[in-house]
Amino acid sequence: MAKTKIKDIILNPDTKREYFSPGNATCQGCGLDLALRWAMKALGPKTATVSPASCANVVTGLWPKSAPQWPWFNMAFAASAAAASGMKHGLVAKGKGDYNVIVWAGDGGTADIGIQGLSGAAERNEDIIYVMYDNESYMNTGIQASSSAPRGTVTTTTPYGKDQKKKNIPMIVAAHNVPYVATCSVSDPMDLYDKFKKAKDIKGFRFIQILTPCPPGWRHEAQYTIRQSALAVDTGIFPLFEIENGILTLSGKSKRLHDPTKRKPIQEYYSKKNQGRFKLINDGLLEELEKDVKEWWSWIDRHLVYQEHLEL
Ligand SMILES: Cc1ncc(C[n+]2csc(CCOP(=O)(O)OP(=O)(O)O)c2C)c(N)n1
Ligand code: SF4
Repeated sequence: MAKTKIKDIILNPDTKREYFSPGNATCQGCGLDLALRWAMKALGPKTATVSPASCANVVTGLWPKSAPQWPWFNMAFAASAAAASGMKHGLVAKGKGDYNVIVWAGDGGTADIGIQGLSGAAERNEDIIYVMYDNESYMNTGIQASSSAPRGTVTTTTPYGKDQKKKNIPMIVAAHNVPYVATCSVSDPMDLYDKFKKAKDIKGFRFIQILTPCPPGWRHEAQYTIRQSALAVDTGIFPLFEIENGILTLSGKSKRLHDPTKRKPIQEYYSKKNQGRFKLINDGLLEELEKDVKEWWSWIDRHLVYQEHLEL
């Protein structure tokens, strides 16, 4: 369970305050909107954001109605991790090293075009927080599949369903042995808040992936955004965890989902009734998707077993 309670947020003027203005240009039920709102409550005003081409880039930058109440730099698609690294060094040189510098990038900007910059910054252990908000496709340009889209997803570039499995970015970043890697879901905002709060106080490269449903891209009604992200967690499809200096701990509801019998069936999530983007999912694909979930959890298991071994 998250340590922070909603009443702690409401009773504290610093966190009650909204940094990301409501009434911005995101669609109804946009997950990235919620994620940014809660992340900023944890990070506070001494934050500067670098954001590559994406929905975030557009919804925050429509002058004169831009929503962020803190510095926000729109960046070329591939360059955000490099730009944020330079920005942090510049702030340190100016005596403003206490600013959090964050990258706020979509899955296309992270898993595909930005991955070299991400890997370079992680290797150098740059003192930045890299956030991948994951709506599992290129939404801003009209729903094209990214490498983070799950198998079977129907998009404009995969009209018969995507063949490949979802690329596992937290696993890739963790292989760089950075101080902090975490996953969050907008269905558990207090867990998200606590993870950003923790990340803020860690030095070095921090990476946070947030599952952020997108109603037009996922083809569900706007009021089901939270239900979608909760279901992704409850089925074990999107495990919540933290890796701090190599030590993995499961968080939120995922703690009890280590036992597969406690998980909801993945069919509840991958169904055309639930999300129109899964309209072509069939039994064969479900088997493959089940294997993908198993693979994810066996990676988590190997981490946990390795830790036990270290503790002996
Ligand atoms: C080099 C380059 N190629 C393509 C584009 C067009 N473009 C702008 S936003 C975008 C989609 C970004 O997708 P993602 O990173 O997943 O974020 P989302 O739109 O889903 O929020 C694309 C392809 C661009 N701006 N720059
Ligand atoms: S298209 Fe999707 S990600 Fe983009 S603003 Fe709309 S809901 Fe959000």
